[in-house]
Amino acid sequence: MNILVTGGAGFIGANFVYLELKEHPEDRIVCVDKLTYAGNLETLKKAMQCDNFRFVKADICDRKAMFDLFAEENFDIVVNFAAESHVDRSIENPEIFLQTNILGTQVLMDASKEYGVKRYHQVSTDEVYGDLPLNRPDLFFTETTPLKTSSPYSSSKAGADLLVNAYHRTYGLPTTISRCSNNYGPYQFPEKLIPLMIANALAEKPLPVYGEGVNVRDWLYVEDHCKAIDLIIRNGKVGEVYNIGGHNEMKNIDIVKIICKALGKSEDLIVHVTDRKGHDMRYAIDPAKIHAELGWLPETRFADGIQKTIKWYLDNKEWWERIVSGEYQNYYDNMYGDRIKDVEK
Ligand code: NAD
Ligand code: TDX
Repeated sequence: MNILVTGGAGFIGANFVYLELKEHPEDRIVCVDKLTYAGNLETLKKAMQCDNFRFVKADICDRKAMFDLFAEENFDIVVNFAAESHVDRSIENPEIFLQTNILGTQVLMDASKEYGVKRYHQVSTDEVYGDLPLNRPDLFFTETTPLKTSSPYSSSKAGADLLVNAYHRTYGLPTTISRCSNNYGPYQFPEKLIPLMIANALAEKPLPVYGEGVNVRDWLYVEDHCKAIDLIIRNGKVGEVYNIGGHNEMKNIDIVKIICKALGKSEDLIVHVTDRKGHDMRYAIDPAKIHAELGWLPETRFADGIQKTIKWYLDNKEWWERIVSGEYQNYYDNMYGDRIKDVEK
């Protein structure tokens, strides 16, 4: 099979490329990535050595480039990871989120329709369901929970999901959607909670926890997410949505304390900073459907996954130190300078 993976130079897409190359060496993987600030070709260095892997630098919003590529490659499956993915950036500048996440999805589905792709898979997020209250631990997101978004990011992902369902119903495009909880693991860009805290703790820099740090996220090791997508694209039912999550809810502050402990750093580095606007309180996925229909279960326990992740960041310092020392530093100063100053007032 010939599989298009968009956004494969990013965190989850790259982990998916490596899983596919390992588990399905008979398939061919073509990766399209625009190489935004979040895309890193360095991450795909080993994949580039495989004969059944091709990298194409292109924007999924570029209709001509996508149609030309689909005409040339005759894809069987499309897996769309490409997106602007950081909530804080979407609050500062929503436009690019609407462009890439919604219009880019439309271009890919138009090309999939035109060239008879057998499966179009949309990688979505649990954030499309909004949030749950902290005092109702009995509540979980199921596939039928109404979409109710909080940030421009989650709204753009929900918009794309609605469009995917429309393409299935109106044009008969064979689609599936997966909605996963928070991922962690190798190659995650250090703007996200876990790698940011690891990088800052190692540099003995302040650890900026938004608000009280009591917000809850449901963490899943990235490889488990990739395995779920692999099952869905091969065995999942067309037209369906699958939630993916590991029943591993944790408060942000507890994650940061675990990282301090693992690195032998003082919790005095923790600084409570101005909260994120519209900050979702709790995400919690009910993964019963994917378990019952496809037999998926998470394999990595958080206690092991976080140690593996910390070890990866220690062993691959050159990968993230280059990011932290470059253009990303401007982002960091813009995003956190005022937040930290606000709480010092
Ligand atoms: P990421 O930001 O690390 O990677 C995104 C990749 O997409 C980058 O390589 C970037 O260069 C590429 N890209 C961005 N715009 C593009 C465009 N217009 N054309 C082509 N490529 C483009 O993101 P991630 O964390 O790996 O997330 C991947 C997908 O999974 C996203 O769709 C995201 O919404 C979803 N998701 C992420 C999480 C999570 O915890 N990170 C959880 C659930 C779902
Ligand atoms: O410096 C920080 N301090 C802090 O307290 C950062 C970066 C985050 N946080 C908090 C905000 C959230 O409650 O930690 C939590 C996790 O934040 P992020 O890593 O930004 O992830 P989140 O907003 O939960 O969204 C993630 O999960 C769903 C991904 O970024 C999305 O792409 C995915 O769809």
